[in-house]
Amino acid sequence: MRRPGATNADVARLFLEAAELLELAGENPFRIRAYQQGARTVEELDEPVARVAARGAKALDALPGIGEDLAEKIRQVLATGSFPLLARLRKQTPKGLPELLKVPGLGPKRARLLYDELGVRSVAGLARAAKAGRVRTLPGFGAKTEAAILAAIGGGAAAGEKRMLRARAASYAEPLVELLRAVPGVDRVEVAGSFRRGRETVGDLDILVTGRARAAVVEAFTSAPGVARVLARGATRAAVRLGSGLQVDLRVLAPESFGAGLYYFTGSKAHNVAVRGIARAAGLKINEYGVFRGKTLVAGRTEEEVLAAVGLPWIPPELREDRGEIAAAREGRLPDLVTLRDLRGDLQCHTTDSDGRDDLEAMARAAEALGHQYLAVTDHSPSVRVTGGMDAAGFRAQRRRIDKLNAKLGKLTVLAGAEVDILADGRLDLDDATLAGLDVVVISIHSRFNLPEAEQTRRVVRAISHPAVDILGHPTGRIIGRRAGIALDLDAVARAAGDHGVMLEVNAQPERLDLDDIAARAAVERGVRLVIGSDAHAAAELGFLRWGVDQARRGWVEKQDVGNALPLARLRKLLHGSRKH
Ligand code: DGT
Ligand code: CA
Ligand code: CA
Ligand code: ZN
Repeated sequence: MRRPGATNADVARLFLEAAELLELAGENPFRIRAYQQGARTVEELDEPVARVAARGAKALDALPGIGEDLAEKIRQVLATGSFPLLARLRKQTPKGLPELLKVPGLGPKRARLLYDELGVRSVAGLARAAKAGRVRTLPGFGAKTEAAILAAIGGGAAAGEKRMLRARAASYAEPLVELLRAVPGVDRVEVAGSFRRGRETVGDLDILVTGRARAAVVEAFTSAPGVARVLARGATRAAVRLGSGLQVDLRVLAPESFGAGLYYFTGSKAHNVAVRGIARAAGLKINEYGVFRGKTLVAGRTEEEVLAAVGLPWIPPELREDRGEIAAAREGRLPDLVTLRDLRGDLQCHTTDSDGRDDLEAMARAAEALGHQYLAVTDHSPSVRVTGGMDAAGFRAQRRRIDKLNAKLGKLTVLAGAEVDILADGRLDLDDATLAGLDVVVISIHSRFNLPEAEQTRRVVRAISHPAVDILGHPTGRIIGRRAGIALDLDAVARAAGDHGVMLEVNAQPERLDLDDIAARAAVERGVRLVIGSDAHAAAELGFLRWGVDQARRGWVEKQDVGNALPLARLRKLLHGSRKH
């Protein structure tokens, strides 16, 4: 029987599961990567994959990163809801092992080690092993890792609950918002909560609506495409679980308290508590319905009005974490946060010359369409072999192609760059002459993630001190929910970066967002310049910059702190070619 309704998200989820199980089985990295890329391609499609399949035998194969093999798997999912390989993998994977992957920071390799060496069969078992101090006895696990595992389990992972990447949640939030805005009689629809604050992951979505048509709103929401279960339903509120597992809460508010509701449900809780204290001291009460003096409503229609009533200017949601924003607001020194529109170009991306999916010209055209003034192409150096890194001759040949392309392009300038691997001892993976010939040199770590902090820091600082280096890419190497960052003294790294005129990246890939908000803020406070790089591996990913901008905003980052907010002529003065040492 044909099962209708396998969505793009379903296909992506099954492919990701297959990739995880293949990784647990110690399979070939190329094969694993193929499923990860396939998942991403399907998730990023702007039409249902079922519709592509319906166009005929070859239509699926024509998608980027989808070969004959994955095309067949997609057809099987559309027809049966799964595919035989996945069923086989699930069967052959030892019970309890996939559960360990739910622990943030535990990747397949480490999960396997815990399973094989310590006999850990469940999250509860892992907690016992960690508490008994057995985890630290494994190679690559220190006391610090053990503590991190315990903290992660305590943080809700034991319940099997995983937070969703904000970028992924956006792909569910945005269509829902559109659908609700289209309901006749609806005035405003906003996503509040951690999503609005720009957190890298969200526990659930909180959608607020105002307008006349309450019943119609609740009805449209609970019957929206993608809703798997209605968890609660009332006259002015509802909650659903989507097929992707994401929970969405809806509240319909009266217009006179929309601002108060938006403010309250945006949070964070810690911020709200602090502001409530300020209100109380002024003899006011603040809640989701408004600001009250006694029983009299004194403000509620807009956030500005609500904050003004307690003597504060409007505070950008990204800052509302009770990290000093209230004092800054009161003293009139809130930062003027960087925006996506401030960015003039992008300083990290990959092409088919290494592990990108689109070629040089396609990447350039896409960057041009975004209105960028420049795009640095930064393919991998040779030692990152899994990704098909390029050698020195390859970079020279690419430079000639870039020069030719620049002669044809209109407003955009392509900068010849590289993402050069930092070797185990802190040397770089390309020779000095090749590095000197590049416009932009990004350096980053792709191996030996487990060195002790002192050694890792020495390695990174040594790499930063090479005179050809411009940018330290994804400085901690963390992958959200999968791999903790390397042990690194970020203070020492920021100091070295400042000394050598090296910029630190806020990598905008949704699962990296590295530096994170707190580290970005610390770096900027030290006077270090940041860049926000998409690290795009396909033309569509150039748009990832927005996630990097949101992370930077959470780190109090202003336009003047960001290298790629500069026009090209001024940026060039910061790059190694014209920098003095
Ligand atoms: P999440 O969903 O875990 O990513 O984080 P949030 O911040 O979206 O939290 P959520 O969905 O539980 O609640 C949304 C907002 O509602 C939260 O940021 C602040 C507000 N809120 C929820 N419960 C309370 C509470 O008990 N007290 C106060 N003051 N605010 C609350
Ligand atoms: Ca939430
Ligand atoms: Ca919620
Ligand atoms: Zn990289």
